[in-house]
Amino acid sequence: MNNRILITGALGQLGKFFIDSLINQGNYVLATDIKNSNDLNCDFEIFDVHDLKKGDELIKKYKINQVYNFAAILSAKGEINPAKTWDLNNAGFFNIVDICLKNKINKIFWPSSIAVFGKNSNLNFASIDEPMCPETIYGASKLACEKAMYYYNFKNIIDIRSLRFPGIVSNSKPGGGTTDYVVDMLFSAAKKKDFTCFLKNDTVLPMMHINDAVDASIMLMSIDKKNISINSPYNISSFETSPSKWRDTINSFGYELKIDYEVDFRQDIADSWPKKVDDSLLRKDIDWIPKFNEKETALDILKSI
Ligand code: AKB
Repeated sequence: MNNRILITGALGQLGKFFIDSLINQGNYVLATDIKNSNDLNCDFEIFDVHDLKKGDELIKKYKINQVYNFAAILSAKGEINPAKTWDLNNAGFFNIVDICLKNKINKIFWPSSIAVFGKNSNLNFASIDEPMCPETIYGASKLACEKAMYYYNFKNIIDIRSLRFPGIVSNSKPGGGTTDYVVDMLFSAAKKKDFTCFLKNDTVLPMMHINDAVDASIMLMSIDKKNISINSPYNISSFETSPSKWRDTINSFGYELKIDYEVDFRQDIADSWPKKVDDSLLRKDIDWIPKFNEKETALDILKSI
């Protein structure tokens, strides 16, 4: 593909998987984050998305022609400091657009989330354009940026592509999300430890394997713009699960994971998110289907822990 890609927030849950896949497909990747790292497979620079000057310098220095903008504070952590979350998530979006426009970069990937939905949406099967009144500051910031994304695409100012990620299952520990339990439970099973779950046993949410999320995102970034039939993000998901179902899936591979429940404020967040999303438009537009169902996801990630 031979693009020169800058990734923001590269030390989060998604970064290293995108880096490996983008490099394997022949791209150059510059990873950035606000703290240092030397265990990534590519060049790395400290970069805070508030710093327009540094962003501009990095784009010029590394001759960047695409940005994957992952810098964000997630749903649960966001509730602890709403103003900081709104600022980082929105300033991050707009500053990256600004820096890209200034440097004539015309393609950005920016992930949205199932957090944009709310109790006024059809939570049993959320379509792409439900009424949305998110109940977290994270969801509100994602929805605000979705509206801006629509504007930039509709006006042909810059090409921004996006998927509304569900819970992502990987062997990299997430931080501050409401869907984090899926990963934490796999680590507990692998380490033969009991798990205390912060969501009720029957809380169903959509999920997907990190490799499917990465593949779909890179496919979306690669296809011709004429195949993209919407100006806003696509829904995406692979399977739906709940804490008790996920435990049973894990234990079907011979683990003996025991869970108890200490439900906290994250339950209210999960109750305002869809149990299932309709991602048929994405599947049609980019000709994508997930490779991993629930069992295949659990087994594959357990093997890699
Ligand atoms: C979270 O739980 O906050 C994220 C998300 C679904 O956006 N994983």
